[in-house]
Amino acid sequence: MGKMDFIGKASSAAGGWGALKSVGKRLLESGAPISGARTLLKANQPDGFDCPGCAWGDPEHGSSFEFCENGVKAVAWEATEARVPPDFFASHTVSELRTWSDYSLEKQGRLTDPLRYDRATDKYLPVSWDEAFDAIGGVLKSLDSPDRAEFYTSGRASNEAAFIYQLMVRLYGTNNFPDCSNMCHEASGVGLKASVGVGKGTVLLEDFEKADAIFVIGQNPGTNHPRMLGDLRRAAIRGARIAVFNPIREKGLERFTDPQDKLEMITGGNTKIATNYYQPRQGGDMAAVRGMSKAVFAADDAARAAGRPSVIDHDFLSAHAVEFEAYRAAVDATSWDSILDQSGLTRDQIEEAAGIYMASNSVIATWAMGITQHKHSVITIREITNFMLLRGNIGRPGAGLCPVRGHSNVQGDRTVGIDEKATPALLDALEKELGVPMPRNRGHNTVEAITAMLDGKAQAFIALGGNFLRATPDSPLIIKAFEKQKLTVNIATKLNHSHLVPGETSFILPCLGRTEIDRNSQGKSQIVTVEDSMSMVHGSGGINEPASPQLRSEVAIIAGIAQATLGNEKVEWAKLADDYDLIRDMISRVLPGFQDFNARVRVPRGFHLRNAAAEREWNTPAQKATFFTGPLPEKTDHQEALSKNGIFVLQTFRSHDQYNTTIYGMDDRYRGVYGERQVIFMNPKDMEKLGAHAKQRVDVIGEYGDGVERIAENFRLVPYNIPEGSVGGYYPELNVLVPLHSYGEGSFTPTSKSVLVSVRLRADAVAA
Ligand SMILES: Nc1nc2c(c(=O)[nH]1)N[C@H]1C(S)=C(S)[C@@H](COP(=O)(O)OP(=O)(O)OC[C@H]3O[C@@H](n4cnc5c(=O)[nH]c(N)nc54)[C@H](O)[C@@H]3O)O[C@H]1N2
Ligand SMILES: Nc1nc2c(c(=O)[nH]1)N[C@H]1C(S)=C(S)[C@@H](COP(=O)(O)OP(=O)(O)OC[C@H]3O[C@@H](n4cnc5c(=O)[nH]c(N)nc54)[C@H](O)[C@@H]3O)O[C@H]1N2
Ligand SMILES: [Mo]
Repeated sequence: MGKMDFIGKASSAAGGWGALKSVGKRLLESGAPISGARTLLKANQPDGFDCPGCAWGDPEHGSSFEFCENGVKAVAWEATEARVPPDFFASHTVSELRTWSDYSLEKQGRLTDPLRYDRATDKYLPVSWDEAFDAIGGVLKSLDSPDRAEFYTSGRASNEAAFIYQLMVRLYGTNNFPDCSNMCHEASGVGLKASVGVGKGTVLLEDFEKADAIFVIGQNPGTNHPRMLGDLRRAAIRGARIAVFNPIREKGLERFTDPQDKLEMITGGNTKIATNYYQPRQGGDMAAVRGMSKAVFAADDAARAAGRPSVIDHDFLSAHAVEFEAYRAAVDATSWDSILDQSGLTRDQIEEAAGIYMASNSVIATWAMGITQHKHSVITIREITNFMLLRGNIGRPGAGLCPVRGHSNVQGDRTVGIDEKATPALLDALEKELGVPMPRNRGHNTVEAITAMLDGKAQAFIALGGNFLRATPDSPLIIKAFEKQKLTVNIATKLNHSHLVPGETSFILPCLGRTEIDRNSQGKSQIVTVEDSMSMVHGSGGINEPASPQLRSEVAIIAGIAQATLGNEKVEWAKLADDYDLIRDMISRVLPGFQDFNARVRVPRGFHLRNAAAEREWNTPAQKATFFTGPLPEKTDHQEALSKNGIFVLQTFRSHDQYNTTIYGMDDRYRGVYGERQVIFMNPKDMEKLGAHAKQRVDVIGEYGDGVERIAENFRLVPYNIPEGSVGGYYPELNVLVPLHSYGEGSFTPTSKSVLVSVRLRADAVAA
C-alpha cells in the first residue's frame, strides 16, 4: 500500500480471519514456521512457558491452545531466527545506529554476545562475561554512595530474576528501583492500597464467568489483552452487560470474532462485546463515576422513602467500610453541572450506566492506562472503588476490582521486592534472612531517577530489560541523562535505543528469553515463575534452543554482577543461579503467601497468592475499606484545552502492531491505519476548525509554557471518532511531547494520556 493511502478500512470486528492471517504472517517471518507452531502450542500451557505478551490470566481448563494474535507476535518476535552478532556491530557505529527507527533496530534480531562500548571507534565490541562483570563491579564499588546508582526493571523479568536483583541492589545499599510499573499501574497500587489495603486486583478469572455486569474503563483489550476479549465475549453471550468507558470507539470493544470459535469463523459472525459504549472526555472518568454514585444515592433515597429495599448495601458498608457518610456528603456537594462538564457525558448516559450497575448483583470493574496515566489517576481509582463498595461489589464471587496489568510479570516483580518504597515488613524479613541491615530510606522512582541522573546525583544506570530511553517522557532529556553516566548496563534480548546512548563505561548483556531452555551447569533445565493480573503464580519453562550459545539467563547475569560487586560472603550467588529452587526457597522464607513455593509452582496453573481484600480483610489504617471523600479535580486538561482556542489534550496509546516500544509492524488494523505510525487522530469538527484535510501534514507542539520546546514533526491527520478538543497518537513516537514534570499526584506516573499540545499545519500539505 502506498504512503498516500495509509487510511483504509478498519476491520469490521476484532479477532477473526484478520487475526489468523496476521498470525500466519508472523510465523513465516519468524523464519521457523514449524518450530514456531510448536513454540506457540506451548504458550500458557501447564508444561510450557508463560506468554511474554500480556498479564491476563490463564483459564483453568487450559487443555486447548489459548489463541491470541498479539501473543503470537510477542512469541514470534522473541523466537525469531534473525541475529545481531558482533559482525553487525563491527560494521555500524553507535552514532549511525541512533538514526535507525525502533522498528529497524529490533528487526535485526536477537543479541548474541556480550558487548562493551569502545569510544575510540564508536562501536560495540565483543567482551567476555567475566571482563564485563569485573568492570561493572569496579564502577559500582567506586561510587561514593550506593544511592548514586539506579537499577531499572522492566516487567518481563521473572520472579526469580527480580528477587535476586533486589537482593543484590539492597545488599549493595540502595532502594533506587525505578521500574516500568512507575509508568504503568502505579496509581492502581497506590489507590487500591489506600482504599482496600492491597494494591492488586481482587478478582479471579472465574469471576468473569459469574459477573452480571463488567465495567471496562480506559482500556483497549482488543489490542493489548486479546485473551480478555474471549472472557468478555463469553460473558456477553451469557447476557452479562458490558459497559465500556473510552473516549475512542475501539473496534475490539465493539465486536469480536473469536478465532477459537469454529462457527463464528466459518459464518463470518461475531459477537457484540460492549452492550453500552460511553465516550467520556479525556480524564473525565472520575466525574462519570461520581455521577453514577450520585444516581445510586438518589435511587437509594427514593427506594427507602417508598419503603422498598435499599439499593445500597448498607449492611456491608456498616460492617466493612469507613467514611461512607463523608463520601455521601462529597457526592452531594458535587454538582451535576460539574460532573457533566468534566465527563462530557449526558446525565441520561450516566443514569443509564448507573442503572446497569444497580440492576446487577455482581459487578466487576476493570481498567488500564486510560485511567492510570493521568494527573488525578489515584483519586479516580479510589472513586471507582467507592462506587464498587456501594453495593458490596468487592470480595464475593463475580464481583471485584481488576486493574489489568501490562507486562507479563510486572505484578510479580513488585511482589518480590522491586519497589522503591518497600514496606518495613519486606525489609525486616530480608534482614532476618541475610543477617545484615537493609537500606531504609525511600529510593528513586522513574521520574526521580531521571532527575538524579540529570543532576549528576546518579552516575550509574543498570537496566534489567526494557527500553528506558524510549518509554520515558521528554526523550531528549533522557539522552542527556545517559550521556552523563559513568556506567550504563543493559540486560536485553534485542537491540534498542536505550543501548545507543552509552555512558563512560557501557555494556549490552544478552539474555535468554522466556521461550528458551535455561540450562544450569549440569545441563539440567530450570523453570522460572510469574504472577498474572489475578495473582496466580505459575511456572514457565522455555522449549527452544537458546538464540546463541553465549546467552545467559537473567538470573545468571545478575548473579555475575552481584558476585563481582559484593563477593560471596552474604549470598552464594553462583549457587543460586545454578539452582532456582534455592531462590524460591529464599522467597518462601522472606515473603508471605509463598510457603511450599517449589512444590506449589509445579502443578498446572500454579497457585493463588492470597488477596486479603478479596476475603474482606482490610489492611488499611482503619482496618476497613476506606472511602475517598475529596472533590473532583478542579479542572482536567481536556477542560483546559476546550477553554482555549487551538489547544488540544493529547493521549498516547498503542497500535495493534506494537509491544510498548517494540514495533512489530506499521499497521493498526482496528483503527484502519496502514503502513504509517506518524499519525494524529482528530475529530473531523476540529479538523474543519483548523482548516485541515484528512492526511494533512502537521507538527504537534507542547503547550506548557515552561521554556522547553517540545515538538513532534511531520505527522498526518486521521479523522476519527474521538471527542472534540482531544487528539490521539502512538507511543513512543510522541514521548517527546510528554513533560517530565507532568506526572500523577501520588503516583509519579507520567501523564501520557493527557498532554497539552497545539497542532500546526505544515506548508508541504499534500492533497487529500
Ligand atoms: N499487543 C500488546 N499488548 C500489550 C502491550 C502492547 O504494547 N501491545 N502493552 C502491555 C502493557 S505494558 C500495558 S500497560 C497494557 C496497556 O493496555 P491499555 O491500557 O489498553 O493500552 P493503551 O494503548 O495505552 O490504551 C489505553 C486505552 O485507554 C483509552 N483512554 C485514554 N485516555 C482515557 C481516558 O481519559 N478515559 C478513558 N476511559 N479511556 C481513556 C484509550 O482510548 C485506549 O483505548 O497492555 C499490555 N499488553
Ligand atoms: N507516552 C507513553 N509512554 C509510555 C506509555 C504510554 O502509554 N505512553 N506506557 C508506559 C508503560 S504502561 C510501560 S509498561 C512502559 C514500558 O517500558 P519498558 O518495559 O522499559 O519497555 P518495553 O518496550 O516493554 O521494552 C522492550 C525491550 O525489552 C527487552 N526485552 C524483551 N524481552 C526481554 C526479556 O525477556 N528479558 C530482558 N532482559 N529484556 C527483554 C528488549 O530489548 C526490548 O527492546 O512504557 C511506558 N511509557
Ligand atoms: Mo505497562
